[in-house]
Amino acid sequence: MPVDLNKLLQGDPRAIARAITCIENDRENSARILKTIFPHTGHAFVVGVTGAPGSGKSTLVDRLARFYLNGQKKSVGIVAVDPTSPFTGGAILGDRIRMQNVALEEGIFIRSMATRGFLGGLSRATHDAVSILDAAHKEVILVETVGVGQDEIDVIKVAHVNLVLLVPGMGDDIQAIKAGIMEIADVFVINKADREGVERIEAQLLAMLSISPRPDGWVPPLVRTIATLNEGINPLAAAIESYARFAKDSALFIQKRRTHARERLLELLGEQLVGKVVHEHLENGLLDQYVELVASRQSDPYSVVDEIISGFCGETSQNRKGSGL
Ligand SMILES: Nc1nc2c(ncn2[C@@H]2O[C@H](COP(=O)(O)OP(=O)(O)OP(=O)(O)O)[C@@H](O)[C@H]2O)c(=O)[nH]1
Ligand SMILES: [Mg+2]
Repeated sequence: MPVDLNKLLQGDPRAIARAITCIENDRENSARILKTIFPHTGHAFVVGVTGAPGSGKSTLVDRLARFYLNGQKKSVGIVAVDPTSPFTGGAILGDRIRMQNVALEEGIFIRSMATRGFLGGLSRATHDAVSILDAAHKEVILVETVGVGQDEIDVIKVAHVNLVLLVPGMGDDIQAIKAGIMEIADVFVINKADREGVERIEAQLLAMLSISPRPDGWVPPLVRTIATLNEGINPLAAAIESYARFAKDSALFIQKRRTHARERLLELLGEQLVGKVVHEHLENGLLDQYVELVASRQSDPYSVVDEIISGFCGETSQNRKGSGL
């Protein structure tokens, strides 16, 4: 199904849905779409929401979405990176029941993405989905992801501000939270603050923060919320805003975005180069022959890779000569 780029740029939900399906499945067309929309991106404010399964991310995202939509009259996009849902491909609205009430309101677009099955990885697909929502004039984009692994950490690098949700009663489990997740927290949200143990978890967090302060000098605020009751959303929005203001002038933040740009560029380059080598140089069963050499221990993988690369590079330099470079 072709993507109508004009409609996409006007924010048409069906065009957005088709474009996201395309970036999930179709490498060639997605490159074309992303190149075309690039000049229309870079305006959205992206908020990452991460936390353990069941910590209340979707409920909180729903509340924040309403805050921005109704309170600030901003259009909102939501990308829910959902490790539990199967690969669905093309739902127009997110299938998360708790979010469906916001999904139907004017101005909010929700997309649920499975964590498997994307060409070029989850983080690439999520970054590109955010770009599409950005081009479609979503002013605030909320990205929900379970903070369990490196994939998820890579996903939320797309965000300008990252919220990490914790819930009281995690007790000593706070030690077990991935160090990487702690590092990315710009604001800590103590959700389910209606439960026992809020002071305890706050004390543990403060102790952790005092032992390892951030290199940029930002002290992540702790905000209590009860997402189910819509409590604490205004202070949370204020904390998000204050970090965004801080980051705007922070040299380290600019450096961080440069590092992410480098990572994305190298990732894309790696993906495209491997694709090119496999499709252009290892066709007609040649890859299988090399696999057999390694599997049967006739050769080691390092020598095989050397041979593949030297063959490919030889060809490339001949092409270059041919093209006069
Ligand atoms: N008591 C209480 N329950 C809450 C609060 N926020 C969310 N919940 C409940 O916690 C459960 C999980 O909420 P979700 O919003 O689905 O949590 P999640 O982090 O998105 O879950 P996954 O996407 O499955 O990882 C639901 O039953 C919510 O109603 C809160 O502030 N207090
Ligand atoms: Mg959820």
